Amino acid sequence: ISLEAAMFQAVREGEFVLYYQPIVDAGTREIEGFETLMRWKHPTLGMVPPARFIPLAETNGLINLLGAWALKAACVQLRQFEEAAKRSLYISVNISPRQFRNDKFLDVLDDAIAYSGLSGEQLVLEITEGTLMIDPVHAESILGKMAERRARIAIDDFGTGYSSLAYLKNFPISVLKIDRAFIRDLPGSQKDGAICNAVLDLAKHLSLSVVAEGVETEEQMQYMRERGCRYVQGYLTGKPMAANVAVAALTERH
Ligand code: G
Ligand code: G
Ligand code: MN
Ligand code: NA
Repeated sequence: ISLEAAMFQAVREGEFVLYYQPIVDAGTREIEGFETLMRWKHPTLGMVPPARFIPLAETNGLINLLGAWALKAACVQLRQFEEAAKRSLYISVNISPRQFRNDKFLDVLDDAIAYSGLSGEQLVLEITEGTLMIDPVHAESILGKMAERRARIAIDDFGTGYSSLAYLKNFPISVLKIDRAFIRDLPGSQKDGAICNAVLDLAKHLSLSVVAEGVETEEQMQYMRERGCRYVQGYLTGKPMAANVAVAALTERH
């Protein structure tokens, strides 16, 4: 049986699970939220990484079903995280191009918010520049409707896509996630330093918050913090982890 056929079966069998990676305040090191990352626990293949099944799901359309499940499950899970932490947190969920363009997407979003009882601003939707650029007119309309629900929009992998900065002017964006390609060679790389500085400056003047992705060392974290980057995400402050491990991480801090 093909991987594709196995995927449809896996949805029915409940083999897909969500992992959660902390998004941390670079100053206080407190967990502010989590990015949701999907995993497939295949009974014989073991953990199938998303790089193998997300593109397939994007092609065969299963991403709409998987994505709807992930969004709702993540919102429900956040309530448990908040109970453990005894404070408000947020959840950041990746939205693929096909999900973003699906005409049921806003219904899926409304259902996840209503069912979980979260308030809209606790939900961050991660979209790439590519997703926005497929059809900017459609994107502007959908983003407006997301903003009506007070969900926040993050540009994922910022700086790596083919896009125009004009969308930052016209679309209701709240967060820029600097791609880990620009963080990896810090603090040594002058070019990456210049790019990060430019993004932070742009974000400051547009009142956007910035998350540095792929932070693996103390030096990288310090470099970004000193230049005004408020949030970091990466192996230094937490790998993607199962929900019960995330609960433990939240409780051990208090
Ligand atoms: O941990 P990592 O290998 O987990 O994830 C690889 C890529 O898979 C991420 O860059 C992300 O784009 C994609 N991905 C992971 N989880 C999801 C998900 O729930 N939905 C979508 N659309 N993409 C995801
Ligand atoms: O494309 P997106 O940003 O959604 O995907 C995040 C990806 O980055 C996931 O595959 C996740 O496992 C991975 N990741 C998260 N933190 C780190 C890190 O510190 N180093 C590296 N190399 N990858 C990371
Ligand atoms: Mn992401
Ligand atoms: Na990213």
